[in-house]
Amino acid sequence: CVPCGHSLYLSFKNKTTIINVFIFYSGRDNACEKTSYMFLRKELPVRLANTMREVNLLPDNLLSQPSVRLVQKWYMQSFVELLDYENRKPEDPHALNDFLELLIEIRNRHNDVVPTMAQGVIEYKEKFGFDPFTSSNTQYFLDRFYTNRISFRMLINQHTLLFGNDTNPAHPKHFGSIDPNCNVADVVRDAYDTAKMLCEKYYMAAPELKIEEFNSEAPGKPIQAVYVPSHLFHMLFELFKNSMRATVELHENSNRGLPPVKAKVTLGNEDLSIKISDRGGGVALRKIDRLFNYMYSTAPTPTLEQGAAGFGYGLPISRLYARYFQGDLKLYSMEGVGTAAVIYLKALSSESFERLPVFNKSAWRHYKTSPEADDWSNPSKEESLKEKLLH
Ligand code: W6P
Repeated sequence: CVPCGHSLYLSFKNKTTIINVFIFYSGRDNACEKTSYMFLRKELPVRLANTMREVNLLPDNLLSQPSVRLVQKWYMQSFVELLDYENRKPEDPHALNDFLELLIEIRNRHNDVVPTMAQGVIEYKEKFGFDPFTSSNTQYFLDRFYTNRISFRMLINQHTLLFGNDTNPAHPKHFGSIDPNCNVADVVRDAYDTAKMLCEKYYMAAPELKIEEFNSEAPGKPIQAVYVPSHLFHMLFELFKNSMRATVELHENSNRGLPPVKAKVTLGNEDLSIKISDRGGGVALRKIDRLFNYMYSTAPTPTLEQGAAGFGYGLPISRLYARYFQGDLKLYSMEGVGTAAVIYLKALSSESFERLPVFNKSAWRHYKTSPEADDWSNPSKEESLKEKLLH
């Protein structure tokens, strides 16, 4: 297929184009819309094609699950529909509007990709059980697949917000979904308030929030970022739900009240960091990786907690949001006491370009090489040193 051949080239070459599309499309100017149209009609099919090639590398047992097939069908359909615009000139009186409507249609078609893929993983687990090889393949694949999806929706949203009728009158200073002066503490409070309502509904109680700011660049001034507030909200909401659940469940029957959840927002030269810490009893180091594991954390039957606060796909996807603009999300837990989660963002918008999966030989190898023998000792699999010395 044509777009595949250009995909890597485009993903690299268009880094600046993408940032320009994000940042400098200030108005609903027709010239801008044409440029965006010319960019997207190529870039969107390329990103779809890259993902579809990678889906095909999944283990057959996973690929053949009905839910995975359904998702594959959505991708093909959107790909074909986008290719219709390959030769339609932006001057064609209907091209721009038809394209805009198509983008909205595609966005809706792909709304349920995350739960549907999760269903596919459940179907696989029911038939074949949990094995480390498929788990690590799935982890690698879904991280790349969902990053691609985040980027795809980001591009669609920018175009429809800037050139469609759904411009948000509540935020006249936003560029599409980007707030060039995003007040981080405001989003922290907003995410806390939303999580608090949910927590009170399920537990009849919720911990307080204590928030601190350290602006080392401009002491005393509020910390701002060029960022997508909805992404930041998504991550913080997820962290607050986890912290609140741990706090309430540990202290429910104590008469000393709930220890607050603390938020600390800091700005340095390079990093803008947000720490959310709780006194919810913590998680053993051995279990931390599981919180980010897709295959491990998909329960066959969605539990009540999964809706409320559970360790579903919320954490791994939140980490992808952070990484998408060159940041990260890490958990630091001290078992018996509590957990701190830190979101790292780039302080400078010039550093927050997209982090995209590339499809190359090294990616291909990830799917095709079988697990090798562990190169560290494993006491459960071999005689212990003590036994060896005794014999
Ligand atoms: C916990 C477990 C967890 C995960 C993510 C964020 C905060 C917390 N707290 O106990």
